[in-house]
Amino acid sequence: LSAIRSSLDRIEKALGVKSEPTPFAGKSVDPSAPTPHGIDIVLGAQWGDEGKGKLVDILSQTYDVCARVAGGSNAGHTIVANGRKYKFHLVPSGILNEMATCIIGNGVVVHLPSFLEELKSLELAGVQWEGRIKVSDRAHLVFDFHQTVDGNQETKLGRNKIGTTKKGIGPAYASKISRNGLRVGDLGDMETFESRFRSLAEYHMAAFPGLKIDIEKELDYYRKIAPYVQSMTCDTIEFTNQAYDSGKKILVEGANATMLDIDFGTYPYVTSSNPSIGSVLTGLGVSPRKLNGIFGTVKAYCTRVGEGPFPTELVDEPGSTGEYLRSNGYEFGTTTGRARRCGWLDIPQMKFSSTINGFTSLNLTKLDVLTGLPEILIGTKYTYKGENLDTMPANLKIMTSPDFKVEYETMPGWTEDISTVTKFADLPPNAQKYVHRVQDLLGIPIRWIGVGPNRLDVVDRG
Ligand code: 2SA
Ligand code: GDP
Ligand code: MG
Repeated sequence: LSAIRSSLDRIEKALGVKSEPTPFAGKSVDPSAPTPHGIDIVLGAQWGDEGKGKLVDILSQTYDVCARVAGGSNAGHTIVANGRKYKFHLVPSGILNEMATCIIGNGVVVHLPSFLEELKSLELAGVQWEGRIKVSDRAHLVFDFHQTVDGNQETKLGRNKIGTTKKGIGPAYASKISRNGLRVGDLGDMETFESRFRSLAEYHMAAFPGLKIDIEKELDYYRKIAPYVQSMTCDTIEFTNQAYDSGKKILVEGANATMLDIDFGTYPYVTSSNPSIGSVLTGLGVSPRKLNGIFGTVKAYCTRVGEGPFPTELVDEPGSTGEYLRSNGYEFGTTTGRARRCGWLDIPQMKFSSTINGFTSLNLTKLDVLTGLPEILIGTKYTYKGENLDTMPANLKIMTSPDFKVEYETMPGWTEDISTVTKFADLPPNAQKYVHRVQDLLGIPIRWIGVGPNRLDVVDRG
């Protein structure tokens, strides 16, 4: 090699040129080359239930892979298509595209009894899913006792409760972070599974006096389902990256939303995962270089289910605007059936959310729900003690203080039915004005506009 190098040096000297070392010589992929295609992501920009599932369903018709990367069966995604309503909790909404493979990524926490129930109900609905679902061997398990602990903790908190879905999400992520959790892949080695399950169950019974776990019954159940679950389990990191490298189109379905993020949300009134952009990397195992479109989903107003601050919340007495939004938008939890709190669109909150996620375009949903309101308000500014606030305060005491105020802009409403509109130009002028104003305030293009719950009820400006 040194002989070749020295003759090369001589030739270069004679020619008066100097070649630069090739940094990626010998590698089949040049990492500095532009990515030929990228992973697209649908994220919740507010407090959840913005209609992420519907957009994922629409988009996934043209994707090869659809992945969930965070959360668990707390999520609820409703799709109205083929004349029926589907509700997804753990299964990615892309399952309705018969060509797509669906991934439950390593960042998801999986309650297997709920997952298997969901698969059964899909079967009853005539959805052919076999061979199209891959569960990460690294995804952590949610056990029934995690759900019991979740419920007990809420009861203990009383007036200060978080308002969780009681699906065991917080306790399961706590086990993961405490490094004593069990993962889906552990079902491949039942001996180790059993001993680790016993330790985990005993740990919980000691930590939560009064909690009873029938260890033998649980182990029987897991022994029984292990081979079946194993048949769907794989290294989804390898699968996803290989799919990407072979040119497959990948779509990520965000669950929950940025303001429920354990780091960025209104802590402690949040979920226990990172439903914002970071979870795509940590919950799927892909490089940020592979990401492309980041589609923020935002309701044309705002809702929140569970406790915690909600700056633009409307009172929801009978006859109020809050009540109007709830009944018109059918704002009830997809998982728990709880009534959602309703309020106006909140621009400072949305700016915070887009700073974190870097939305490339927006999906503005449920514009039809605003039809009939004489006036529509948009929260444009936060002030505290008369001073402008530049961002969402981390301190909840500020946000709930009487000195914290939201300033609003008022837009004129419209009365025309927009549920059959498919072109932007056919929306009533005041509806167009509203969309333009939101777009201007946020500085992000609004690509999709939802005008009804059905798969077809969308204006695509792309
Ligand atoms: P958890 O159960 O520990 O994740 O609850 C913590 C907080 O996160 C909120 N959260 C949600 N917010 C909106 N939608 C969710 N999914 C369901 C839906 C909710 C339902 O699609 O409607 O059916 O009630 C969801 N999941 C969790 C939760 O309300 C707490 O504030
Ligand atoms: P996700 O968690 O973000 O997927 O949202 P959910 O499914 O929990 O809640 C959104 C609800 O709004 C569902 O019942 C959808 O069917 C419905 N929906 C979605 N987009 C629209 C829309 O543009 N108009 C109306 N009226 N309903 C919509
Ligand atoms: Mg939902």
